[in-house]
Amino acid sequence: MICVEKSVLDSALSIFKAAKTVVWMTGAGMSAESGIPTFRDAQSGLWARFDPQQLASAEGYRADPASVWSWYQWRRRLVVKAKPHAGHFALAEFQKAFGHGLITQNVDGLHQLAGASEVIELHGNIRSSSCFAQRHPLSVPMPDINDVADAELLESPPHCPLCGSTARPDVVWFGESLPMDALQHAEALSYGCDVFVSVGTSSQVYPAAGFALLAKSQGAKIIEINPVATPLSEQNDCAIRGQASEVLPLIAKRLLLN
Ligand code: BJW
Repeated sequence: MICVEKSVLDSALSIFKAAKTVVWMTGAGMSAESGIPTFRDAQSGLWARFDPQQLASAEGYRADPASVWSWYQWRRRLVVKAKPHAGHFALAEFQKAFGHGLITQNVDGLHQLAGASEVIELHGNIRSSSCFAQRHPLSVPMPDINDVADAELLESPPHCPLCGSTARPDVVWFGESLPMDALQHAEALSYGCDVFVSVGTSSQVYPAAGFALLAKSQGAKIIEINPVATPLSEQNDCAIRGQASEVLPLIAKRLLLN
């Protein structure tokens, strides 16, 4: 349970009400309360001794494809069980009611499950796979919903029927380029918005972390929703220190009813 100070919420609401174009960007903290650990916390069991930055890289995959694949399979088991929370539904409502833009760094598809459309996925989606060597699309079904999310399970990646290379998730790893259409769309939205809202991201990974700065450089106001401060915080016009599942419905209650 959080207690957002009334003055902080009022300040955010007056920023929203004065804005024509609002863009939201979410990170792993958005999905934490749906049962998906944040990127830097996705380290249970066997994975506690691995560095997530190494696992999420082509270099890490080349060194140990089975471990990387198994880490993603464990996370895919969590994703298949996860349901959107009240914060995801609030964002989908803002989109429908006011045409707000929605950019996400998350790869779990929870915004879409909550009814959001036109979600800009900067870092791909964990539900689909392709082969490592040629990026041939591969059909690797998501784990069964009844599978236990066993963080100790080691599995070998399946092979590509076309080239024999092994499977990887269709996500963007460190050192890889973001999908050009998503990148350009996110840049355009950030450049042209009046308000940029950053939710549940540590604001450490670029180019995503640069979008708030781009928006700020063009005169946009920055609102941050995160229980803790981040490198973005010194740019904030308003910081709401709380959890996404509680803060977003509070904002929705005030914005959608007025
Ligand atoms: C809550 C909460 C609750 C908790 N409610 N909040 C410029 C400067 C320096 C470096 C670079 C630069 N430009 C590019 C780079 C290199 C690199 C980079 O940024 N490195 C940094 C580590 C410095 N970037 C790249 O390599 C990118 N590619 C690129 O730039 O290509 C061009 C290029 C190529 C080669 C050389 C140079 C340039 C690609 C980045 C891809 C990121 N991919 C990942 C993995 C995706 C797949 C997967 O999930 O496994 O994306 S990494 C990981 O980080 C994941 C996330 O989307 C991303 C961001 O993490 P996020 O969402 O912020 O999560 P956390 O865990 O860090 O934070 C959670 C937050 O939530 C916390 O703040 C909590 O407090 C909060 N929270 N509960 C609200 N209930």
